[in-house]
Amino acid sequence: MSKHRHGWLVGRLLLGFLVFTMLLGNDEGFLVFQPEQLTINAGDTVSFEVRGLGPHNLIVAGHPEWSHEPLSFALGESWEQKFDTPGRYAIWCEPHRAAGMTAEINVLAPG
Ligand SMILES: [Cu+2]
Repeated sequence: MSKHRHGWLVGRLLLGFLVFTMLLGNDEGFLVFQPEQLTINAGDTVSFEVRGLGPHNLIVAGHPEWSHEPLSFALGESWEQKFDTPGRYAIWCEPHRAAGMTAEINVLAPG
């Protein structure tokens, strides 16, 4: 009985952190992040996926270690980044920043 309960708790802890997907470019060919506002909890991961015509990259304001500076040309290319520090982070695609390819990731403190 207690063994079963322990297994359930471990499962809950593992499920406590989620993976969200954010697209770079959309199916209609617009130079946007999708969604443009994403709220996650500290410890969650964002999977960034090149969807629309690139090249795209990802700059996270003030956090070069979370950024993905190499340009991604291939549709479907993706990478994951964990966000473990609460805050509101402006992000943008360097080649398309002037075209409005910007977004925000809001990382909530645990609780
Ligand atoms: Cu771009």
